Amino acid sequence: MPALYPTVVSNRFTNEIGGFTKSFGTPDVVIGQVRALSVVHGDLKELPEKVKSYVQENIKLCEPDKIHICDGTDYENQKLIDQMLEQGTITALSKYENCWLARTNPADTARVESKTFISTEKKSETIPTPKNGVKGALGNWIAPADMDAAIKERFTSCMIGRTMYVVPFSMGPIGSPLSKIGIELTDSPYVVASMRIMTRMGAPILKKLKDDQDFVKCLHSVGRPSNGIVEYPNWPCDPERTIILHRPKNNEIVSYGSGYGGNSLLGKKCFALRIGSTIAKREGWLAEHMLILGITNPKGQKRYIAAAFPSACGKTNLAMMTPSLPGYKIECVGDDIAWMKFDKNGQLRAINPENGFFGVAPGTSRSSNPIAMDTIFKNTVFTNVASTSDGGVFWEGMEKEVVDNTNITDWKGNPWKKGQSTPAAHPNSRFCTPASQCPIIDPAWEDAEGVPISAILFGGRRPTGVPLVYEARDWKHGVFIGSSMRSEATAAAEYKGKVIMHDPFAMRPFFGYNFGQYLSHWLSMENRSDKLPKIFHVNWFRKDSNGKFLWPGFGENSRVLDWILRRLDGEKIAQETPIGLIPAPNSFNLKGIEENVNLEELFNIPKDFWLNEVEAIEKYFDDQVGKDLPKEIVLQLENLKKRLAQM
Ligand code: OXD
Ligand code: MN
Repeated sequence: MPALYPTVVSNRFTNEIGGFTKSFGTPDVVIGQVRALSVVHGDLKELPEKVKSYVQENIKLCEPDKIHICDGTDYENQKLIDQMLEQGTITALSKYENCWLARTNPADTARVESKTFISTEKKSETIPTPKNGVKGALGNWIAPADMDAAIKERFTSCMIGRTMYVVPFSMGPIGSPLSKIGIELTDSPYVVASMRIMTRMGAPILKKLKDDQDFVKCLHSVGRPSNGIVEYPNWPCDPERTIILHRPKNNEIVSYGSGYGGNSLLGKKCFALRIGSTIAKREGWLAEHMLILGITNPKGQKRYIAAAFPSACGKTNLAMMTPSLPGYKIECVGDDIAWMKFDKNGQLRAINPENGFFGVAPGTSRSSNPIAMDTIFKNTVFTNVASTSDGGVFWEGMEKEVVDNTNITDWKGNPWKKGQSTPAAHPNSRFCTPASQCPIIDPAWEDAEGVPISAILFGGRRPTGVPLVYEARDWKHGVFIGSSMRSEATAAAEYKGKVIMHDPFAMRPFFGYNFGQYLSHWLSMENRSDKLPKIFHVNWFRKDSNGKFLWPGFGENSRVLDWILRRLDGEKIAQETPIGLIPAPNSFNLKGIEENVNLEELFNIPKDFWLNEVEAIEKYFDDQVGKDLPKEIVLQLENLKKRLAQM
């Protein structure tokens, strides 16, 4: 790896923070030879004490050749870009301003839930005990000693010949009482460039951090295959030994072997959700897989809504929606994660801890999400999308947006023709783009105290049985609805096919602790406020018997939000059903809609379907949650059963 840039002091680590010399530890190098460690950017002496010892500890373990303390400047970013161009990690997209395309090793394209672990003393702190003979599906536990061994086995000397970047970052606006600081140590310049987009990163964070202040420790390496063969030198990784580890007790994350998305941008899923949910439990708030949007109605009244949908189910589209209903305006606070806390007046307030969007590219187009399309064509890193011969990008959904006769190269770098059986872009290909570029970014998106949340939505991809929208009777019922969420699997993780999976609160891959205790935590929020947000469930994805979507979705979803806002205003436009409240006859606004919409079918609640649903939920709770399931949730399930029986 070439030196990054020569301007800065180059001195031996031993001179910097004193104490040790290092020797080569691998058989292919001379044992006993002292290696020089150069600090190619920044000054180790100036690091806050706790950061310094964290860096020191991991230099010892990983043995990088160089240290680069990131300042987050444009200059630094440009140098990283130049280096990645030279190494073939990215190519330039000449059609746009400051946009880049990374193609990964095809074995490293998504989050790896099966290789993601939480480490606690007792297994039951991490996951509920599944029924005998049943495989747990609410996260993976690893014993502390096994976590230590896994780290030692993988990280020892893993950065020889590489630069260790020290990436200081804030999740949430710098200085907000709701924000938290992390330090990621990584050997991937791609991760550094992406963290600069996805978080507030660089020198201002180090300035804020006091010597004795704690931070979330994030250690990352793309790894080295143990046979020494790096198949894709432009994208080193070690898929066979990939592992993502979390130790909530120490606010510690360790990730090895993958350079992709949530596996490597450790502020996102690992910190903001898994470690975040454990901190939130301790401190009495909520860290959730939710978008946050602001919506203004035709009377000029503005409210904020948070919504939890599983990965790749349209959070970005909803957060940036162009409403079809006249007079409505949507503004975006965040598209993936919400940190929410009741303030002293009992108002739930939310911040988006992120600074950018790491959105799924396929399906994003001028017709589905024009706002995203107006956001992403500058200062963006695209990963695993297809490219065009005029220096642009392409993915499924952009068919109408490429100039005829442009040649397309697929995500693997092969020529691609329309109609080909393999996709042009990987289904989990992404854009990584600054949130501040979004034309409808909410004016309050960086407010330190967060935005006030009036409603919480749960939803998923449900082709049958689940109505377009229904309202929870009260908080407990709402928590039950969140706990029983199910959705079709998507390409965001390693699942194949369209199976309907349980995905409570859209958090199944992201719980940092036992789901039963998570439910109790949610239930306990009821005591924190007398103005709790109302809870709803939405489903844009119901299909008719011919497999055609019953609802046009996208901008038309403003009609659902219109009904929700009117409910928040106390309008009597709801009718009881066994599963919750749905729009009363003639209360749902279809004025001006172009499509033929069969409202009856959209809101139909088939008894047989729901009896099966209840059975599936009950089995899931029995199999997976057992004695950790709070009594209130058992009661909610019993009540639902009773109401369905009387249907
Ligand atoms: C994401 C995901 O990247 O949920 O946001 O997979
Ligand atoms: Mn997500």
